[in-house]
Amino acid sequence: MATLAICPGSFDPITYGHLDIIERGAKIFDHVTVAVFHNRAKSPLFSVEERIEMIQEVTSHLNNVTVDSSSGLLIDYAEEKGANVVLRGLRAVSDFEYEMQITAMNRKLNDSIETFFVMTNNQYSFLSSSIMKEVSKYHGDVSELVPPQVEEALKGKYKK
Ligand code: COD
Repeated sequence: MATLAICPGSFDPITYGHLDIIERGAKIFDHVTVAVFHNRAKSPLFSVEERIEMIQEVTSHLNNVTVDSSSGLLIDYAEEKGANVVLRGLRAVSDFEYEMQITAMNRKLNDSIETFFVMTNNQYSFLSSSIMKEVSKYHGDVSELVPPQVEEALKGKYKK
């Protein structure tokens, strides 16, 4: 059976940490759909369309990865797409509680879709979109944290 993994997130914007998880998932699963979702705890800097375009650009070297968005429940989306797996990244122990809550709730809603966790590369274990945006807002160097297209887009948002 072909495996379809949904890699959900806010991706506001995509960082090298996200990309690391997507690349690792693309080696394991037949197909990975990166899906931009709304996280009710976050106010996005980039529109859904801008986020999708950036993800498409930086994953264009991966021929089994596509990008999509949804405004509904993650588990409904995964079921509708016929996905077997939800792919998430783990940076540190601090991610665990949040991820465990989401996974337990999703499992309660649909027990046939497994959540699969991938440990990030050590060099990105400290990296989050929020901290990176803060650095960028004050014109700090984020070139080692995000792909060049994303760095340009951030400069556009945080013009001096
Ligand atoms: N290294 C490795 N992984 C990373 C890194 C990094 N540096 N940074 C982020 N990640 C991982 C995250 O752990 C996550 O797995 C993925 O990349 C995406 O991260 P974010 O921060 O962009 O995404 P989140 O955590 O905001 O996504 C939350 C969802 C949007 C998935 C969630 O809110 C959701 O499912 N929303 C839809 C509505 C729903 O179904 N809600 C009920 C859930 S119980």
